[in-house]
Amino acid sequence: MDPTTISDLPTSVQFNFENGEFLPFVKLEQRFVSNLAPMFFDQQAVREIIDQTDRLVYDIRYYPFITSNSDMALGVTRIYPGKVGDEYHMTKGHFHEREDQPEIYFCVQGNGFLLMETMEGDFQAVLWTPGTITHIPPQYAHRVVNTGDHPLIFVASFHLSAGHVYEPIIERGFSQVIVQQNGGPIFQSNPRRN
Ligand code: S6P
Ligand code: ZN
Repeated sequence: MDPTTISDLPTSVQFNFENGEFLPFVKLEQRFVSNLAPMFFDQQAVREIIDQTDRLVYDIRYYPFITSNSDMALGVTRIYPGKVGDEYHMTKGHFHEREDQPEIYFCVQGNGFLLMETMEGDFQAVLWTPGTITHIPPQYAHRVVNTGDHPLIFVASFHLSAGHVYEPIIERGFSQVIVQQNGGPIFQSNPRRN
């Protein structure tokens, strides 16, 4: 990220609880269905959406609080409501490259689940409502799923040096997926693992 933000002085940004935006921010990333294509199990639904009008699934604003000897970062993610086939909108999900790097997620607005899973297969799902704060231990992949009708907004705090590894999620996904059935969310075994 922008190296001009290096500062050894205290730094603040101003967060807007209504829309999840904060100022100033250094980078904005947008992830569309096309960017997440391998993550959803219903590949026909993915193709139909991409062929018609690609759709924004979530965006992330970042601020890297880089000092001369630390690399804490802030990320605020907004997952818009929606589904791909029956599967709810969600983040890609990733492991941290460094095995000693945890993360803190703070659900500010919306409803859903935080999914976490180790390479050994320990799967954990936490119901998220506004105010839930979760510590994600090192070596747990993490993904957030928006099962509500409104944007799900969460704040993340992590070290930039943690790194991101997406390949195992692209190849296998998490062991459970969350789909809509009878108007509400249910967990199912990931069909991609069968
Ligand atoms: C970074 C942190 C978040 C995610 C963001 C998008 O460690 O966990 O800022 O990058 O929520 O998720 P993903 O899985 O697409 O990177
Ligand atoms: Zn992370």
